[in-house]
Amino acid sequence: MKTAEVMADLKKRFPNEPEYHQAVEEVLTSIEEVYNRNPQYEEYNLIERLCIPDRIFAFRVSWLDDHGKVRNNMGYRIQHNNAIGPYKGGIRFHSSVNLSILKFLAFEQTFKNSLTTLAMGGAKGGSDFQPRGKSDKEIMRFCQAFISELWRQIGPDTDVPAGDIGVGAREVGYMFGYYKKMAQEFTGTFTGKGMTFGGSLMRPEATGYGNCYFLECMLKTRGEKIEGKKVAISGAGNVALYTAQKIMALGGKVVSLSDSGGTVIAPEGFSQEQFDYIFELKSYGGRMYEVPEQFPELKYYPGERPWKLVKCDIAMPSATQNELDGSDAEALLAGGCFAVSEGANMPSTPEAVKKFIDAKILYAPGKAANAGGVATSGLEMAQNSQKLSWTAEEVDNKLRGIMENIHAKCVEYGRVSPDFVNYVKGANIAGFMKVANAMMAQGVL
Ligand code: NDP
Ligand code: 2IT
Repeated sequence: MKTAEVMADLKKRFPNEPEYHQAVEEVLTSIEEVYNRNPQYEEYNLIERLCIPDRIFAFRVSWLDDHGKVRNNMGYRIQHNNAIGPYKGGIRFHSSVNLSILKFLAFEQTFKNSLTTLAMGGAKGGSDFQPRGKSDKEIMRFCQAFISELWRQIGPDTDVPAGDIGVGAREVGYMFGYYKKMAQEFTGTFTGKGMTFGGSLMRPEATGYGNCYFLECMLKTRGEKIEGKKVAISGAGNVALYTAQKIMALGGKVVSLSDSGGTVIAPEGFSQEQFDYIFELKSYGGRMYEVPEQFPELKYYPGERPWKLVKCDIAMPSATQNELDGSDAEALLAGGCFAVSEGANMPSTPEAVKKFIDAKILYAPGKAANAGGVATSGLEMAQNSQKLSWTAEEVDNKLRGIMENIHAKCVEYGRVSPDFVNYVKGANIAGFMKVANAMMAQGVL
């Protein structure tokens, strides 16, 4: 079967899963040449086996809210592929969570994890539980109910979850605690843990910092650097805030931050004081609309995304999937944006990606640019296995080395002409080759 036929077949068998189709289509388009050169892949129906998750767990999560009312959510874990290591990937709690979104994330994670060079397969999980507005005790009860179903399916050498949207250190702590109680073991079954019980220094910062290191590598290919550049960032969560922190430390100007309510713009860049305030506000669940109450000079745009609101040299979408569409891409290009490095997973729509690639700007897809988060999770797993903790400097140096290596791989497989690297192609082929070869070596499973 040719890759286009595999795609058509997947759409027929798994209808109503647009995000999953989108993620698979992008990879299959990129790897077509490699696939056609390797007839053994077709003989062993490798592509289909790589696109369909190994297994999916779906379960009801019933929990008690603070008023004694019983609430029901859906919980899921997608174990996508473990050809190169135990299943590994985050857990997302957000009202939008459904099978299509988790299948796209687990699929992407498989290639991303392969790029890190560490031994990690791909997985993702989550729930349509919306943590916003819930009390700390409700969050704890929900996490415990979620793990009471999932604990049998995960383990340090089986499947290692971590955070994602709506899941940070607090939620990981509650889930790890309940896992430890049920499994009666203390192992590194979660990453992103608190520092006193096996967490790694630099894991909170890793996705955002890693994206900045990747961006530095891309800019270097054009003799550019972050210093003095205007950088538009979306989101105001873990990834966005640590990205902004690093951009500012490197002399860049962060001109936007946003949440699902709207965007705050600083056309000449947030001051340190303004950024510190936003960081603090977001750490206790504050909203972006509150920012102008403290800093009236900053303008809030309700319901808007950053891309059409402000001119920038660089865009780093770091909120959620499909948050930057074709018309946003046009506005960015018209405003002189020459680099896009994705902190979120699949934030740009296929139309936007096409515009960036046609314009030959520096465009890094999430599976390469945001791989520093899961890579540092891999480093946390290594420390847990050794029963040792490394210093922040040690972890940061390893993170930087991994991002440089991912960049080099993207260039190796993605150079399409002397003056242009297609990072989408590079990341997809490099990620795919390793997993495909491991699957071939292990037989039909
Ligand atoms: P957080 O929950 O910490 O922050 C998410 C941010 O994005 C919030 O500001 C949130 O706003 C905003 N957001 C979420 N959903 C939407 C939406 N539908 N529309 C508009 N804004 C939205 O999550 P993370 O920072 O961890 O994750 C951000 C992205 O980065 C995701 O795509 C995630 O998959 C990806 N990622 C995360 C990694 C990690 O280590 N955490 C690693 C690699 C990728 P609000 O508060 O209003 O909901
Ligand atoms: O999308 C991602 O790479 C993550 N949410 C991090 C996953 C992890 O296992 O650290």
